Amino acid sequence: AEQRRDWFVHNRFGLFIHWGLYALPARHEWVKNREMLTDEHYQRYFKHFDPDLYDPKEWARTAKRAGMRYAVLTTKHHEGFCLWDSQLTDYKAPNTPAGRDLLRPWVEAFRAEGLKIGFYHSLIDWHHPEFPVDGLHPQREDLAFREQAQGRDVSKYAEYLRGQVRELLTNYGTIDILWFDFSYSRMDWGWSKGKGKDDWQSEQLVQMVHELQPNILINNRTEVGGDFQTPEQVQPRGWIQVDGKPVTWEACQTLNGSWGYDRDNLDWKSPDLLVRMLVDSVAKGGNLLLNVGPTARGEFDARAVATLDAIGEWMRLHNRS
Ligand code: FUL
Repeated sequence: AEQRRDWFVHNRFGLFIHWGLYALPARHEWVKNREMLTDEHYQRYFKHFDPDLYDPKEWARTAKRAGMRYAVLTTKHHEGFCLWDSQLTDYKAPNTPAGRDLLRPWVEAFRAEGLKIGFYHSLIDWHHPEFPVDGLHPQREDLAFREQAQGRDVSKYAEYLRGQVRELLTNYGTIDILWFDFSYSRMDWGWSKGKGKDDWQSEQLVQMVHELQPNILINNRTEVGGDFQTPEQVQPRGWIQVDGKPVTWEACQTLNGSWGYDRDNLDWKSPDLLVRMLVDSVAKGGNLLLNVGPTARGEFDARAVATLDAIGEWMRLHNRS
């Protein structure tokens, strides 16, 4: 296991990308939950998703310039929308005005720049008809909807989840990281408490992942172990330890508090702060996965590019390899 993780610990700095339909409202990737949007309302984003400026080669070059050595993209976030051409749902990029699989060119572009490839994949799904209407579901306060949803069978969802992960790990070559999310056990999520690994059959899921991609690294959010810890929007006080032993970890951080594109948010971290976060992570034995939320048209916001370029400048000044 140690050897499998060598490249990861060596590479240290990665790009996280949160890209989905939530880029259109451009407020937050949890917009469907926060504003309790119905599927019907949300459909407008699906209908208008047209990333005419999408150029993953440009994204990959930007990441490379910043000194990043791996990248993790949201194949599906909590909203349930799939960037790839899944055979198991119609809720996917090829059926929007985008009209194609957006994942394949991304994988190819980042691989071509020599970056390792990671897939983020949401364990929860606010679109799937068999996913329980729990305390985080956008329709949690709609009593009629809840009533109707009572017969939902989460084991059917778990099967769908495995089927989709199988597609992702079969059709895109070697994948280096699988970044699962969400994890209810991180805090007390009201009436979602107790949900999680048994609902989506984490053991089986992880076993399948290892069969399909023996060298892949899996994060810890399946709640059945994992290759690295994932402190989120927080810098740990020291090297993270489990049972008194230092473990592999990766802090993930946003540029402005949101993971999805948040156009009017002015709370951008300075390049100086971000460099210090990177140094802080590395000094404590960890990695930093820094996020960009591309726009609905498929670009990195100019403010994100400026920030990444400033980090790259620091990298060049201090590069000793
Ligand atoms: C969280 C998610 O709920 C956020 O939207 C984001 O994806 C972050 C990295 O993980 O648990």
